[in-house]
Amino acid sequence: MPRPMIHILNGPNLNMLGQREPEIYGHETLQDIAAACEALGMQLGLEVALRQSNHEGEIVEMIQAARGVAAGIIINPAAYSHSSIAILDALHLFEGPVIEVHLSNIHRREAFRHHSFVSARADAVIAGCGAEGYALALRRLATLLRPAGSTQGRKT
Ligand code: DHK
Repeated sequence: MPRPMIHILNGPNLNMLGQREPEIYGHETLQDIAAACEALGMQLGLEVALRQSNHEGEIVEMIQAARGVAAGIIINPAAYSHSSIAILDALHLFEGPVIEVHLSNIHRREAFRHHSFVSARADAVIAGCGAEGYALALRRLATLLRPAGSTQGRKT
Protein backbone atom coordinates (compact mmCIF):
# COMPACT_ATOMS: atom_id res chain seq x y z
CA MET A 1 0.00 0.00 0.00
CA PRO A 2 1.45 3.42 -0.88
CA ARG A 3 2.07 5.67 2.11
CA PRO A 4 0.01 8.89 2.22
CA MET A 5 2.12 11.79 0.93
CA ILE A 6 2.76 14.87 3.10
CA HIS A 7 4.12 18.05 1.54
CA ILE A 8 6.15 20.26 3.88
CA LEU A 9 6.29 23.73 2.35
CA ASN A 10 8.64 26.45 3.53
CA GLY A 11 8.71 30.13 2.76
CA PRO A 12 11.37 32.82 2.37
CA ASN A 13 14.70 32.71 4.16
CA LEU A 14 14.10 29.25 5.59
CA ASN A 15 16.77 27.96 3.17
CA MET A 16 19.17 29.88 5.43
CA LEU A 17 18.25 28.00 8.62
CA GLY A 18 21.33 27.14 10.64
CA GLN A 19 22.99 30.42 9.65
CA ARG A 20 20.02 32.72 10.14
CA GLU A 21 19.62 34.23 13.64
CA PRO A 22 20.16 30.83 15.33
CA GLU A 23 19.15 32.26 18.70
CA ILE A 24 15.65 32.67 17.21
CA TYR A 25 15.43 29.94 14.57
CA GLY A 26 17.80 27.31 15.97
CA HIS A 27 20.89 25.57 14.64
CA GLU A 28 19.23 22.91 12.48
CA THR A 29 19.34 23.40 8.74
CA LEU A 30 16.36 22.79 6.47
CA GLN A 31 18.20 19.65 5.28
CA ASP A 32 18.36 18.43 8.90
CA ILE A 33 14.62 19.04 9.23
CA ALA A 34 13.93 17.20 5.97
CA ALA A 35 15.99 14.18 7.09
CA ALA A 36 14.29 14.06 10.51
CA CYS A 37 10.82 14.32 8.94
CA GLU A 38 11.60 11.60 6.39
CA ALA A 39 12.74 9.26 9.18
CA LEU A 40 9.69 10.03 11.33
CA GLY A 41 7.45 9.70 8.28
CA MET A 42 8.74 6.13 7.79
CA GLN A 43 7.77 5.30 11.40
CA LEU A 44 4.34 6.88 10.99
CA GLY A 45 3.67 5.32 7.59
CA LEU A 46 3.79 8.66 5.76
CA GLU A 47 5.82 9.73 2.75
CA VAL A 48 7.34 13.17 3.12
CA ALA A 49 8.46 15.72 0.51
CA LEU A 50 9.94 19.01 1.78
CA ARG A 51 10.17 22.07 -0.44
CA GLN A 52 11.22 25.70 0.03
CA SER A 53 10.84 28.87 -1.99
CA ASN A 54 11.65 32.52 -1.49
CA HIS A 55 8.84 33.51 -3.90
CA GLU A 56 5.17 33.91 -3.00
CA GLY A 57 3.86 32.79 -6.41
CA GLU A 58 5.99 29.65 -6.32
CA ILE A 59 4.53 28.74 -2.93
CA VAL A 60 1.03 29.26 -4.36
CA GLU A 61 1.95 26.90 -7.22
CA MET A 62 3.35 24.32 -4.79
CA ILE A 63 0.04 24.35 -2.91
CA GLN A 64 -1.95 24.04 -6.15
CA ALA A 65 0.29 21.12 -7.20
CA ALA A 66 -0.40 19.35 -3.89
CA ARG A 67 -4.09 19.01 -4.81
CA GLY A 68 -4.92 15.39 -5.50
CA VAL A 69 -1.31 14.38 -4.72
CA ALA A 70 -0.70 15.14 -1.04
CA ALA A 71 -2.91 13.85 1.77
CA GLY A 72 -1.85 16.74 4.01
CA ILE A 73 0.27 19.89 4.06
CA ILE A 74 2.61 21.25 6.71
CA ILE A 75 3.45 24.85 5.91
CA ASN A 76 5.78 27.40 7.40
CA PRO A 77 5.00 30.42 5.21
CA ALA A 78 7.68 32.41 7.12
CA ALA A 79 7.26 36.18 6.52
CA TYR A 80 4.40 35.54 4.06
CA SER A 81 2.32 34.33 7.04
CA HIS A 82 1.84 37.97 7.92
CA SER A 83 1.03 39.31 4.47
CA SER A 84 -0.17 36.72 1.98
CA ILE A 85 -3.83 36.37 1.13
CA ALA A 86 -2.69 34.54 -2.04
CA ILE A 87 -1.22 31.70 0.05
CA LEU A 88 -4.36 31.61 2.21
CA ASP A 89 -6.56 31.41 -0.91
CA ALA A 90 -4.43 28.62 -2.39
CA LEU A 91 -4.73 26.65 0.86
CA HIS A 92 -8.53 27.00 0.66
CA LEU A 93 -8.28 25.04 -2.62
CA PHE A 94 -6.53 22.14 -0.89
CA GLU A 95 -8.85 19.41 0.31
CA GLY A 96 -6.78 17.80 3.10
CA PRO A 97 -5.59 18.86 6.55
CA VAL A 98 -3.17 21.77 6.86
CA ILE A 99 -0.85 22.38 9.81
CA GLU A 100 0.92 25.73 10.13
CA VAL A 101 4.33 25.71 11.79
CA HIS A 102 6.51 28.55 13.04
CA LEU A 103 9.88 27.79 14.55
CA SER A 104 9.69 30.80 16.85
CA ASN A 105 6.83 31.84 19.09
CA ILE A 106 5.49 34.59 16.84
CA HIS A 107 3.27 35.88 19.67
CA ARG A 108 6.27 36.72 21.82
CA ARG A 109 7.92 38.73 19.04
CA GLU A 110 7.20 42.02 17.23
CA ALA A 111 3.52 42.95 16.90
CA PHE A 112 3.62 42.61 13.09
CA ARG A 113 4.32 38.89 13.52
CA HIS A 114 1.32 38.25 15.78
CA HIS A 115 -1.21 37.85 12.97
CA SER A 116 -1.00 35.08 10.39
CA PHE A 117 -3.43 35.09 7.45
CA VAL A 118 -2.74 31.38 6.96
CA SER A 119 -4.12 30.46 10.40
CA ALA A 120 -7.67 31.05 9.09
CA ARG A 121 -7.26 27.85 7.03
CA ALA A 122 -4.96 25.83 9.32
CA ASP A 123 -6.36 22.86 11.21
CA ALA A 124 -3.65 23.45 13.82
CA VAL A 125 -0.90 25.97 14.48
CA ILE A 126 2.41 25.12 16.17
CA ALA A 127 4.71 27.98 17.19
CA GLY A 128 7.77 28.19 19.38
CA CYS A 129 8.82 24.52 19.32
CA GLY A 130 11.77 25.07 16.98
CA ALA A 131 12.51 22.31 14.46
CA GLU A 132 10.54 19.88 16.65
CA GLY A 133 7.41 21.73 15.52
CA TYR A 134 7.63 19.94 12.15
CA ALA A 135 7.76 16.54 13.89
CA LEU A 136 4.79 17.48 16.07
CA ALA A 137 2.88 18.55 12.95
CA LEU A 138 3.70 15.24 11.25
CA ARG A 139 2.43 13.29 14.26
CA ARG A 140 -0.78 15.30 14.25
CA LEU A 141 -1.30 14.64 10.54
CA ALA A 142 -0.76 10.92 11.16
CA THR A 143 -3.58 11.08 13.72
CA LEU A 144 -5.87 13.09 11.45
CA LEU A 145 -5.24 10.79 8.47
CA ARG A 146 -5.55 7.53 10.39
CA PRO A 147 -8.61 5.63 9.15
CA ALA A 148 -11.51 5.76 11.65
CA GLY A 149 -11.38 2.75 14.00
CA SER A 150 -7.72 1.98 13.20
CA THR A 151 -5.42 1.35 16.16
CA GLN A 152 -2.29 1.54 13.98
CA GLY A 153 0.34 3.77 15.49
CA ARG A 154 -1.46 4.11 18.81
CA LYS A 155 0.66 3.60 21.92
CA THR A 156 -1.96 1.53 23.84
C1 DHK B 1 9.79 32.48 10.14
C2 DHK B 1 10.04 33.68 9.58
O1 DHK B 1 10.89 33.78 8.56
C3 DHK B 1 9.44 34.92 10.09
O2 DHK B 1 9.24 35.87 9.07
C4 DHK B 1 8.13 34.65 10.82
C5 DHK B 1 8.75 32.28 11.16
C6 DHK B 1 8.32 33.56 11.85
C7 DHK B 1 9.13 31.17 12.12
O3 DHK B 1 9.16 31.36 13.33
O4 DHK B 1 9.38 30.05 11.64
O5 DHK B 1 7.69 35.84 11.43
